[in-house]
Amino acid sequence: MQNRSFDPTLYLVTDRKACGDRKMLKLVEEALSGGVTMLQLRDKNVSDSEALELGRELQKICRCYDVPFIINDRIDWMQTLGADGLHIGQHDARLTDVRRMLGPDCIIGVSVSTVEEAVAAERHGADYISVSPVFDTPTKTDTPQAAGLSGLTAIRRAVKTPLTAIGGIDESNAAEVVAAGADGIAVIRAILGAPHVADAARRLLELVKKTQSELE
Ligand code: TZP
Ligand code: MG
Repeated sequence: MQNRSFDPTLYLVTDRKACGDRKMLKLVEEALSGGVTMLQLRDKNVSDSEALELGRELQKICRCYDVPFIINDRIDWMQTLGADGLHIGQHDARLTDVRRMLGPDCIIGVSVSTVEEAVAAERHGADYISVSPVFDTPTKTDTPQAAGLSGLTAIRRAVKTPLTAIGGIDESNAAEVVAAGADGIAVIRAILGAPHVADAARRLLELVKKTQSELE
């Protein structure tokens, strides 16, 4: 674990399927070279050893780019790897228990889809809150109803914690998502599915930053 500072502007979440035939490590390296500011290992239906092997390589890349490395859901993987943080959903371990186990230096993110969940996550000390999903997405279909831009804005008004937004975000809607109150965007397909990953990351980062500066 390094330290708890992080920049939520452009958060890449891994997904083996979204990489198609291409090598994930190469795509992630390109994405980080294009400006991704945080990385989350989200790996379902694989063995612990496969996930940990991938995690070790991803962590090395993150260290090279000084980007926080976050693990989805699996406290055991996070601890084995010595990753920088953990991301949990509403049906995973409880935030208060996780914080007690992992300590104050661990970056902890929580997915929410309602104002009530966001307020609870803030009260229990989440470092960032992910509004999930903002839009429906084929990448993850077992989700609560999409919050939409209006749901995102309602959450923005209710909490001060840094907000990321995930679900169906790409270059066509990233500016609206930031204007609706997100401090950053979290994506899978918009980067890992792009023909040129580094360029896609670069354009998304520029778009988010430009929108943020126009809102100031
Ligand atoms: N959690 C909520 S939506 C989602 C996750 C992991 C998938 C986002 O994928 P995409 O391809 O950016 O829509
Ligand atoms: Mg989960």
